[in-house]
Amino acid sequence: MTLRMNMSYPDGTTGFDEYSGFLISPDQYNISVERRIDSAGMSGSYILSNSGDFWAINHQPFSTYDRDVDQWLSGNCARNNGGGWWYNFCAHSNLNGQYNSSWFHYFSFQRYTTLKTSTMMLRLSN
Ligand SMILES: [Ca+2]
Repeated sequence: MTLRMNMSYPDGTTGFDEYSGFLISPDQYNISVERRIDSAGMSGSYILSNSGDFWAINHQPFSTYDRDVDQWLSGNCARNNGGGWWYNFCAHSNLNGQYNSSWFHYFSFQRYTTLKTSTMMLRLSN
């Protein structure tokens, strides 16, 4: 499947990030994407973990405030960052972050600028 994430800021700026090979594993709900296939307004990809970045989320399980399966041993990223998400040692992105808070951000877009909207969409691949 293809995963597309659309985002906007309060000033009306919009962007999107799109990945092929999206799937969620049935056990720990790990996110996987293969590669970025399109984007607009993005600078770098902090979803993919081939950079070796601690905060990249590819292949990580989905954590919630009451189900801590992130890589941060001494804390709970979902509780700390205000929303369930695929966390590594936390993340550069959180499209489930609390509205009107700095935790609602997508680092590849405009770093930690607080988003206004986000939409995640899936499409079956041909
Ligand atoms: Ca943890």
